Amino acid sequence: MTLEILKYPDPRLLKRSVEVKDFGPRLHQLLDTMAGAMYAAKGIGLAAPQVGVLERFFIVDLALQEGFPAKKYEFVNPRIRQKSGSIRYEEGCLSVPGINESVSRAEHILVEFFDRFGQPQELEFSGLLAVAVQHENDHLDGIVFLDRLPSIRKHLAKRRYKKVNS
Ligand code: QAP
Ligand code: CO
Repeated sequence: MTLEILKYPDPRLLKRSVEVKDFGPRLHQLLDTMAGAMYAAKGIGLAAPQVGVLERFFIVDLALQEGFPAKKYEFVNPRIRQKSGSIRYEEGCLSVPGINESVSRAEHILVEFFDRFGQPQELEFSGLLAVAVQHENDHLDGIVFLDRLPSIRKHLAKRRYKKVNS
């Protein structure tokens, strides 16, 4: 199974994804193959809709960021239960290549989710991990980071994206 990473504005990136119902081998294989695709593309997060699977799961691993340990997190049917504080981070996206923009998000979050075996989990994240989880969770709702920018910057960034990718 080889996965292609969809590029904005592919319509599949703009849809709301559905909940995972089956925590079987198909999910496990998708999670493993997505990790391979993410590391190959030098990414730190990848959501299922970015590979054309419109279901609510994603992976995050900050290994490629200087100063962060390699640790792969898998989130299935996540829900961000609490948000606090504010942090700005220069974000990019494997589906929006060549564009980096500073986005404001919550600095601390509490996330409920299921692991790949369907067991419920709850974790708190701060800083870059919190940013990554919010960025990937947005993909499950058809939202890309450009949509989180104030409207003038959003329009400028989208125009520049079309230019650099044409
Ligand atoms: C999402 O982003 C994210 O433009 C993951 O040429 C972003 O992996 C989480 C990438 C910021 C937290 C903070 C982007 C690679 C990778 C590019 C990515 C590119 C090559 C982006
Ligand atoms: Co992204």
